[in-house]
Amino acid sequence: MFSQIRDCIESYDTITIFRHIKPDGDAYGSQFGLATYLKYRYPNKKIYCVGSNEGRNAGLFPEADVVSDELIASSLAISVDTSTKDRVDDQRMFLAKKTCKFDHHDSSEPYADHEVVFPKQSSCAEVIVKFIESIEPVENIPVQAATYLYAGIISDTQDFSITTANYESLELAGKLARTGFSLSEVHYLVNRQPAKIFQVTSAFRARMQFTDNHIGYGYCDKALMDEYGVEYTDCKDLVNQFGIVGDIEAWVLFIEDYLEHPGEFNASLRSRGCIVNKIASRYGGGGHKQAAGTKAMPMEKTKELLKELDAEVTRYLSK
Ligand SMILES: [Mn+2]
Repeated sequence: MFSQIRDCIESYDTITIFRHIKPDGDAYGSQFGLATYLKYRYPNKKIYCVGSNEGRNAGLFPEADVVSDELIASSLAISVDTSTKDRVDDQRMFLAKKTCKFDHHDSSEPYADHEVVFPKQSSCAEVIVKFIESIEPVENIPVQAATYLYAGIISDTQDFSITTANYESLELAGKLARTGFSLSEVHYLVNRQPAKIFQVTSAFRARMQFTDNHIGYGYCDKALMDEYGVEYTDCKDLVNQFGIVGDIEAWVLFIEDYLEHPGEFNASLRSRGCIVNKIASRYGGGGHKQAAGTKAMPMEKTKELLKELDAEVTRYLSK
């Protein structure tokens, strides 16, 4: 399963590693974790990390390398955490004669010559750790490589707190932690927020509504974002603020899509058990059973969606 990618890596002197657009901690952590490991294992190879967009947690990781088209064309190109071809940050990946992919998304579509996709893994960083394990004990790798990979795991699992996290996330993370980095330091670096994000979060929490029927919802409109000087991407994870509220079964963040559809809202739906992606699909969206989204709904539609969610939660709880 890993042997084809390993053979490719051994046969190329130059390797370029790509992440997805709007990178998150797992995209960065997988990319720099793999790169740092390969530099250690193959000190004579040239390893480059490619990517233009700066996303969340950018400050935790080094700057991307600047590489020429010719260099990419002569390299083995590997993507990490990137489910579809169009999401690869820097389409020059496909100048390379040989391409490989590590991923963990259910929705992963084939686009590389050799792929390892483990949809049960909660982060791509875990897939990389398993790849390393196929070569040598993870405890032996450089602490910097382990730190990046650990950051990837805790980013995608929200500190092992969401349903995708399982015993294997912890086991693999445990092996990484044996290299000796400070757990508290990495958790701080991954989760720290600028003060303005902390403040807009507090303001959003004050706006959150809870129904008698175990639903939480809240609107994050342009006015709120402007008040705190933050942008859409700073606020899209506000949906997670509901995750620790007791006595709700489902919750929705409505966030104004001011860049493309001013005055309309994108919705992020989450649940503890009831199925929300069917509702999302009725509004032109989709996603996973317990985590789904829709695009650009006028205010009246958001109310309709809440009514449908109410009915779904009632049905679910009466089972
Ligand atoms: Mn991921």
